[in-house]
Amino acid sequence: MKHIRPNSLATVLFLIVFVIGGCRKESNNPNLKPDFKELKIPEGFNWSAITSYTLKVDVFVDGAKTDKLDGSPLDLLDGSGARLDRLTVIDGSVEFFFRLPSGVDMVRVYSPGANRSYDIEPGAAYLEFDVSYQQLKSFGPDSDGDGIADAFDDFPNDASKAYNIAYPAVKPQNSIAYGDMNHILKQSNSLVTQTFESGSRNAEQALCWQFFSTNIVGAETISGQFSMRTGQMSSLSNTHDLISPWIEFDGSGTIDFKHKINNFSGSSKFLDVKVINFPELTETLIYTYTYSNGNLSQTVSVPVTFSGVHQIKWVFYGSGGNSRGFLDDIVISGTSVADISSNTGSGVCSVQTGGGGGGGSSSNYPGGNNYYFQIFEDLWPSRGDYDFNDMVLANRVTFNRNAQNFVVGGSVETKVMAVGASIESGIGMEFFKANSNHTQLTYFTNSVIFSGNGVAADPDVANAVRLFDNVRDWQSVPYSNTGGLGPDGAPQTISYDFTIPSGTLQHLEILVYLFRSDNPQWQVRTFGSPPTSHADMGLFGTIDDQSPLSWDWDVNSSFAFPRTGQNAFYRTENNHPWSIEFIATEFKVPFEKKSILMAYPQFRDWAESGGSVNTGWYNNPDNAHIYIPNY
Ligand SMILES: [Ca+2]
Ligand SMILES: [Ca+2]
Ligand SMILES: [Ca+2]
Repeated sequence: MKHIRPNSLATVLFLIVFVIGGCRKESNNPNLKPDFKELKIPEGFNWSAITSYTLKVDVFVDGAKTDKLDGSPLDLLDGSGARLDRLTVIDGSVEFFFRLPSGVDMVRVYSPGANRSYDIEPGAAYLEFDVSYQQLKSFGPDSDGDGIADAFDDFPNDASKAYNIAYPAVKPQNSIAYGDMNHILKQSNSLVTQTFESGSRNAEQALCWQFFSTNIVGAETISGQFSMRTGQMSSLSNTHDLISPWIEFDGSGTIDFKHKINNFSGSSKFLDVKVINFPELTETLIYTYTYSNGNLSQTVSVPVTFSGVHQIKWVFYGSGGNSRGFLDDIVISGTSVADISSNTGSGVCSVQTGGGGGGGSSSNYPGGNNYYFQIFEDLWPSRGDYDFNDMVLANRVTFNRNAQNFVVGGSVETKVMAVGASIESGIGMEFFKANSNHTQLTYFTNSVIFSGNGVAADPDVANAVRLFDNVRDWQSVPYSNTGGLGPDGAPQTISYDFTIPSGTLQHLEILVYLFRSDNPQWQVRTFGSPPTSHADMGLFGTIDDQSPLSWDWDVNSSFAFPRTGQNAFYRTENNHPWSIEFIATEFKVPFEKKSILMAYPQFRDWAESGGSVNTGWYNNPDNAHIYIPNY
C-alpha cells in the first residue's frame, strides 16, 4: 500500500483543496473512499480474472514424432492433480485449451498409457512429449469398442462417451503435490508397463527397475525387439531377478507378463513371482512355474488381490545345464510411486514422500475445489452500487467427451450463494461452439437437449436453458446472504444435464444471463457477453450503458471472443461492468451497499491494471466489509 504523508502545511492545504474540489483523480490516496465510477480501466480489459491458455502436444519417440500413443489419452493436470482436460491422441497430437485461476504456475501433461508426464509452465504453447522408447504394445481390452481401452475410458461400457472432465477442475482424493518432481503421477486406472524395448538396462534402472544377473537382449525374444534374459540357471542358490519399481495397488486388476526358458537343460528350472511388502520388505509368493520345455512362451495373468505399496519380483533359478529365463510384456494394474529422484543409479528408489497408502496432499496449489463464479449488479442499464451481490453464482460444469474428443454432453451445477436484490430475476445459460482457442464463438443449430428438475430450454434463445424464472420462487427460503434484504439461508444448488449431438463441437462455451422475471427480455450478462436473441435491443445505449446497438444471431455466424472495448456489450462509457467472473474456492460477499472496492482492497489495482496485478484479489477480502451469513 502506498501512503501520502502530509509532512508540511502546504501538503495538508493541498489535500484539503483536493478533497473540497471534488477532484478524485488521485487514485492512491487511502483517505479517499474509493468510488467504482472513478476507476480508470484500460481499453482492452475484459474483466475476467481467469486466464486462458492453449497447449499443443506432439508425441515423440526418440526424437521422432510418433502415433504410438494414438487411441490413448493425454491428461492435462493442475498442481493438485486435478484433471483440466483429457484428450485422445490422434495422429500423434493433442491440442489443449484450458483456463486457470490466479496462482497456478505449473501444469502437468500426463500419459496414463505411457505412465509418463511432463511439468511445464501454463504459458508454454507447445510441448514435445517424448515417451523415450516404444514401450507401448497394447492398452488392454476396449469393452465398448469406442477405441479407448477400458483402462482409460471413464465410461468403459458406453461407446458414446469416453472422458469426464470438470470445469473448474476437481481436485482428486489422492494426489501427489508438485513437490514430487518425479514425473510419475498417482492416478487410478493407471498401469506400470515394461516391454524392455528401450534395449537398455541402464535406461530401465533409471526408471527404478532392478536387474540382478539379468539383462536386456535382442536375441531369442518373446516379443518385440528386446526381452529380459537371465544368466544361466545352473545353481539353485544363484537366482536371477527382476524387481519392479514401488507400485501402489488398489486390490483390483492383474499382473500380466510372458515368460519362457530358451531351452531345457540340466535337471530343474523354476520361476517364482513374489510381492515385496512395504515397509517390512517381507515377500509373498503369488505365482510359481516349473519348466519342462524349452522355448515355449507362457502368458500369465495373476489377479491383484492386495492393496498398498509393493514391488513385484521375478525370480528365475534352476539346477545344471545352460538354460536361460526370458521375461517380457509386463503390464501391472497399479501406479508407480517410486521416487525417481532418489535413484541410486542401480534402480533402487525409495517410495515417494506422500505416496504409499493414501497419497500425498497438495500443499502448493491454491485452495481445494474451485467454482466458476459470476457476480452481478442487476440495475442495468443503470449503474448500481457495485456491491456485486445482487446475484452470486458458483458454477461447476462437468462435460463428457467421446473418443474423438467431441463434447457430447454433461451437467451444470449452480449454487446460488447470495441474492442481494430487490428486483426478481431468473437465470439462463446459452451454449456456443468455440474454436480451438475460444477466440471465436459460433451460433449453432438449436440442438442441445436440457433436462433437470425444474429447468427448461429457453423457448426464445437457441441452445439455452433457463434454470429458474424467479430466484425468489425457486428458493425454499428467500435468503439474501448479504446482510440485508431478507434472511440467511444455506445456498441452494440447481443442476441440469445437457446432451449435444456427437460431432457438433469439440470446444464448448457457456455464457450466463440474468433476466427480469417480469420481463425476460431485460437481461444482464458478464462484461462483453453479446445479447441473447431474446434481449430487448432497445435498452442498449440507454442510461449508463454504452454497448453496441446491433447483433447477428444467425446459425453459423461467429464473433470474436472475449469482446472488449467498443465491441463489448454490458459496459459503461468507462468500460465498467455489470457482472464479472473468476475461479475460486469461495467468495465472501460484500456487505449490502458496500462497494467491492472496500470489500476487496486489491480489486481496484487489479481492475485499473487491466488484470495484470493482484490477480488473486478475490482471495483477499477486508473482513470488515464482507458479510458472513449465519446459516
Ligand atoms: Ca472403450
Ligand atoms: Ca466409452
Ligand atoms: Ca448491488
